[in-house]
Amino acid sequence: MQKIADHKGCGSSGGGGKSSCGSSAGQGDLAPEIWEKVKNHPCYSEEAHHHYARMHVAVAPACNIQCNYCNRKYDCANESRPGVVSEKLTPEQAAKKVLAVASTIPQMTVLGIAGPGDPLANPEKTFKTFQLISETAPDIKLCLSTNGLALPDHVDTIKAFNVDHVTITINMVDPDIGAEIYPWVFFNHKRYTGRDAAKILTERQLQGLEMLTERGILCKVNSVMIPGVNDAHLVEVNKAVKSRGAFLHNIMPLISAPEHGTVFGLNGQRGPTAQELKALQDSCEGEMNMMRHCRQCRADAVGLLGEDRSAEFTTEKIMTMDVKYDSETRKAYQQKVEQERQATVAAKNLELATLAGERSDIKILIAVATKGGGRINEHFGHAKEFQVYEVGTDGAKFVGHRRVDLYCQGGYGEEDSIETIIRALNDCTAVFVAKIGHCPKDSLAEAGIEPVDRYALEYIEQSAISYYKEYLDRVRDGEVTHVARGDADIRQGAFISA
Ligand code: CLF
Ligand code: SF4
Repeated sequence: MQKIADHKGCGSSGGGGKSSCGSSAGQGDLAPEIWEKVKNHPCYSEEAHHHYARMHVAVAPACNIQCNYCNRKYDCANESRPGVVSEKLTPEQAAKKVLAVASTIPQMTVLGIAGPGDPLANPEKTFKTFQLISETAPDIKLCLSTNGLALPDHVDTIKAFNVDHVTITINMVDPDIGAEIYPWVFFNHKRYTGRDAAKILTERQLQGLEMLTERGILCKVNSVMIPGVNDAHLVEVNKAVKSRGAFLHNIMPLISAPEHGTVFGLNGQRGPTAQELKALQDSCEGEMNMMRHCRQCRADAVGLLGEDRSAEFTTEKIMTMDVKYDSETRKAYQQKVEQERQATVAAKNLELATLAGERSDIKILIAVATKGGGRINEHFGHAKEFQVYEVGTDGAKFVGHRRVDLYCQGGYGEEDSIETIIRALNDCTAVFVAKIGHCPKDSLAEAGIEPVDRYALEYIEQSAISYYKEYLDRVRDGEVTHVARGDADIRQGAFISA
């Protein structure tokens, strides 16, 4: 049976202005107190997302607005991907689940509430959950994602519960554009439609953002890029949220297909291509930090961004688990993770130093198969996504990811899947893998994408810089001709599961 999933995750921040985070590494110019908040948060630090995990608990089913990219029949997706929330939880079940996950995945540092409706349209359940978790697992950061309509009413409670990461989904600051995205909002016991609805929503979102940042709460803004509706306008949104103290802006692609049953899916509204999304993110990056590693996760996601371990933690399984929450064990494990993270950074910096003095306008994209840890450690045939890095003489930067169909299904290559994988990686010059078979290797090479397995198990960024140096040499020697690659697909069918 096909199911449509529901949504979302995600975040906000307030505070600090320009800093490293969405896409860069290390403390950089961040104030120490901001760095403390972001360094182990997988959504607020790109570098952290290779090492630290988050989880969501689906305690908030109701919503107070309607978005044209959300289908309530299946529960919805504030900002995100329709996924399947397999079960909704009570706050007590949620608290037990958090302890179970924290005991099993000691690098799980963040608990987010992001749906499946809007957390602040379900304030009792949301805050009760936060209360229970802060009592039993005080080392876990609390995170919240909201559409912002009810936000001004809850800012003081958010502060009182020590929730220091809040995401607001802001898709417009112009009510005329908002009317094309939101058919209605329910506010002060009344349903508003059209421009009136969007006007109320944008005013409440921006007011809420200002109130959060005034209180030192780190805010992230998520925006869904809807070509022809708000794509050009998102530059204005970027300026508006930056001027109100948002810490990070996450522009995500609309995922829209008729089988999702959403208004946009049914009326044929397309999502952006990979290069359209990147161009918009690049154009906003001069204004503020951009998040590019968002996985548009489900409201019950568990694990590293990009992996889904939620099936290991169903309520039925949790009830039989022997949960031993031990903060000392978690701390010791996280210290090891931190050492590995520092080794990754040191290796990158060492390699980067060898590029000193090198000047070239050539930039290339490299796709990487990884299971996490900042290493090239996934087989091509087992990769459900590829991370994409842009490399130039200034170094390697994470610029996105591409979800793909598994090439290997039961150990056999699928001819169809290679075509979709090539379309997803079409703008990349090379793909780094731990291992790859002859058939896909040949297909990639024919498509002009070089399959590279010689960096198996090595660090990603260090290897990307090393490859880039060799690439420049090959171009100079006339061994290869550098050509601009084309565009690539962002997978639209990723939210359907069997
Ligand atoms: Fe969840 Fe969101 Fe917190 Fe992260 S998700 S509530 S900030 S802990 Fe992260 Fe998921 Fe993207 Fe959200 S990858 S959808 S940005
Ligand atoms: Fe769906 Fe509500 Fe989220 Fe919009 S805010 S995507 S309608 S759950």
